[in-house]
Amino acid sequence: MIELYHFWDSPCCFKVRTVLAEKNLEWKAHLIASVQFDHFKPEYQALNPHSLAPTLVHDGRVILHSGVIAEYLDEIFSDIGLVPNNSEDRAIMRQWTHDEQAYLFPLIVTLSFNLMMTLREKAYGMEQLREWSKRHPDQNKVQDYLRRVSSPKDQDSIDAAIEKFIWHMKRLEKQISESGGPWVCGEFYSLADISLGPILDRIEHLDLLHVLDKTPRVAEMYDQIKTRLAFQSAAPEHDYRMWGPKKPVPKTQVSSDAPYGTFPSE
Ligand SMILES: N[C@@H](CCC(=O)N[C@@H](CS)C(=O)NCC(=O)O)C(=O)O
Repeated sequence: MIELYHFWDSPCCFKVRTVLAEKNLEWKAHLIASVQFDHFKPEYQALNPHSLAPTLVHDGRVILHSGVIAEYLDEIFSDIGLVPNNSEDRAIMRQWTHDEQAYLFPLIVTLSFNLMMTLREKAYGMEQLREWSKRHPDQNKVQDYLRRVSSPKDQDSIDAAIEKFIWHMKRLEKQISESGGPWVCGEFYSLADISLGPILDRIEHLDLLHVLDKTPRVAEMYDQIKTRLAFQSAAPEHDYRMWGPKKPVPKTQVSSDAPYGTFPSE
């Protein structure tokens, strides 16, 4: 049995859900409400000591880190292969899955914190956020989180993250051009493309798709990714997407008993 502990609007979880969907695998969902700090509950920490999502449990074996989970699933369920079978392409794929985690994901976190997470204060009010944050074992980090969600957005950080993101997209454009496209490894759709999809999805929901204006091959790749049924089924539904530039916070304060894990609109 495959079990996935996840939250919907998380690029790392989205990546793993895409792999599961590409391989037509059934899985049992354990939803985590990250806004309520449920990933810091002791029962989840017993599975994932980092208190991060996703966590995969396959026949009782616990596998951590989205990239590792993706390769694990690819090896075990190898009928539909998502890792190239030649060394050179495999290395290229891994460079991009690495770069997604090491560079692109942190840039997305900066942008999301500034343009999405800060809306939580407006939605729930600081009192509720403070209440949930008591679950967090590291109160030093909590103070940092509460300070960041209640601070005005930091335009310098946003601009710097966008500039660096565009720089990475130019590298990606070059890679797609060299491979012949449409994917990172040419005609082979791989875990590299699967890792980049949720990152570009977040860029779209941050209303920043203009970052692809100068990289038409990357823009085309993202359009192609969005046509895949696996990507569509792995994507968060509207109610589970965080509030952000494309999803306004409701005008009245959101109740703490809104359906679990959702970010309700009106
Ligand atoms: N390297 C880890 C990173 C996991 C990660 O940072 N997950 C985010 C969601 S995409 C998370 O759990 N964030 C909650 C938090 O930081 O408290 C992976 O790929 O699984």
